[in-house]
Amino acid sequence: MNITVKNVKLSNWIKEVADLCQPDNIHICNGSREEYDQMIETLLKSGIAIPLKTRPNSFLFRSDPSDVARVEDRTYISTSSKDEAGPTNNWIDPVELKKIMLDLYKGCMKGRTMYVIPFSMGPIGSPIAKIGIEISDSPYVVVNMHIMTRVSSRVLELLGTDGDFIPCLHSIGAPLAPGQKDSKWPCAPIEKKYISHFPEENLIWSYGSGYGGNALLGKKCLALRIASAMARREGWMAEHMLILRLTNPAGRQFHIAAAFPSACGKTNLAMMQPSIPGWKCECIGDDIAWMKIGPDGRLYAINPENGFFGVAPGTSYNTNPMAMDTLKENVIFTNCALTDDGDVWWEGMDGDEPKHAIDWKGRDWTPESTEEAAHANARFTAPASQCPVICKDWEKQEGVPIDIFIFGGRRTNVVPLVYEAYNWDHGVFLGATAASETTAANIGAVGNLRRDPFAMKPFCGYNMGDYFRHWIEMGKRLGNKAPKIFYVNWFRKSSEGKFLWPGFSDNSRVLKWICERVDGKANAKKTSIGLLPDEKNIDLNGLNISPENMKELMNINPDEWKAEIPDIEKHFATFGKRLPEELREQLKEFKERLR
Ligand code: SAT
Ligand code: MN
Repeated sequence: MNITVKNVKLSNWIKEVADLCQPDNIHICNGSREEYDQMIETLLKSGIAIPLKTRPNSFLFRSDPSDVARVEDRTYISTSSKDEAGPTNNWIDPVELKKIMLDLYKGCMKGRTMYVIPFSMGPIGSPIAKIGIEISDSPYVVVNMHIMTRVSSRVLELLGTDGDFIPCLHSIGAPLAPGQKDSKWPCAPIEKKYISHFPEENLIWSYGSGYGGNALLGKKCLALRIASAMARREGWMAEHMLILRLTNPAGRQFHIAAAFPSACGKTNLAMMQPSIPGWKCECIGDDIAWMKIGPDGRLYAINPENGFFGVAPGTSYNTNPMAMDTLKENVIFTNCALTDDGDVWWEGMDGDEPKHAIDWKGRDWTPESTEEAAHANARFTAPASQCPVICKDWEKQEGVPIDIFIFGGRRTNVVPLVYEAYNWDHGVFLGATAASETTAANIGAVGNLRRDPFAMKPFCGYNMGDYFRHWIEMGKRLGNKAPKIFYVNWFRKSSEGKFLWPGFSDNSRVLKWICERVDGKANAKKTSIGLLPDEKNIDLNGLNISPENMKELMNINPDEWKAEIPDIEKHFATFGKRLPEELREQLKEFKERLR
């Protein structure tokens, strides 16, 4: 070991894991630039990292074709009773799961180095930050954690001899026999992958995958699944939400937190540059919000992350110029295509398609190829500080006061562009019944409609019925200081299958109406589903959109909404007694309004 570890719990744990996993070496990370450069150097030498000619200090990685996204089917919330994990989570009894995984972990790091990664979610030393230690045998994980979290030896100093941390154990599950040649992206087959959480003891065990949310354990595993369970116990919120600051022409600031499922445009909205004059948007976070009630009784949010792990395909100067400018240097790309002049490329990027490229599987690619050059879930890992519109207050310890919550998803039909909840409980009903078409962010079929309450279905670390109850309770505590709740759908299509709304920077038009509602300056009409703007309430100045399209975008077809009811009832029935009475009541009122 290169550093002596003073923290007793940590040194015991390192020893225990080393005895179990039997690595050849142990490396305690300090988070320094030199450490990052050294790791990259090793990855370059072995041909795993590919340097990019056009972007300084930036590298491309190609994963194994089987290891390209989160694996929800192999993700477990292991509580002492199945009921605590609830109907939306996979569950295995903790004793049994630990037995299975201990068997897998036995000798799993042979031939490899075991990295001990001390990290902070949230600014180091902040009272709202949480300390995690990830042990991993993947150098790719180390360099990504350097960007996505705050990795530092200061974290170890802060821990002292008896400070507490969240242990996050990760192995790619691919030991090397003596003399065995390593593959470029070692990982275990799907049936041996386990992404396990033990929320009753704040513990994470991940095995078999090297990709994104399966392996960078500070993100979905700690900052959402474990943190959501802690948040319920302690009376705060850990949500799958972007955070942005919108400033109107009069200089009034609005802070918005918005929940959309993975790969539904959170990063694009978080960095959006308004197309309407005089409005300004700044990014605070693009994926996760931790929120606590402040001394003034309002809800304050911080972004616990340090970087963006964003979807590359579709990102361009047209759709998200601020992301493009964030990606100029110091970036890790995963599963993008490589152009002949040594740059990355993906479907939807600006300019012409390359005439030739190497696809994400490492094969020749031309525009005639039948497969995509970049994987649909290809990602960039980039420091948040590089974003040109990162808010100057993004690391403020006390966070920013949230005025507005937005829920949404991908819905080709049924759901209008925007509507407002009648009140907090109705807003919780909208969050609890949110549905979205599935994306490539999870291994599995794409485009199927599923209920994804609060965009937390894959990320809630306890019974979702209790999570709904927690939302209801937070509303009671916040009273008239609670954020106003809205629902949006950027993805509605015409009968010809074309998107009706331009989206991206024009989403500012919708946000403007939302802010004006909060300020009591815009009208809304009562409908069966909630409060809707009149078409003329949305600022369409300078936008070329036909009145027919606007009509279709805002249309509410009662028959289509009635057709949703059986599915909502089925969804609610899965929570049994844990479904809050308030939501039962909301459903009843909704049905009455639809009659
Ligand atoms: O792979 S991640 O879980 O980090 C990305 C996502 O699904 O949002
Ligand atoms: Mn996400």
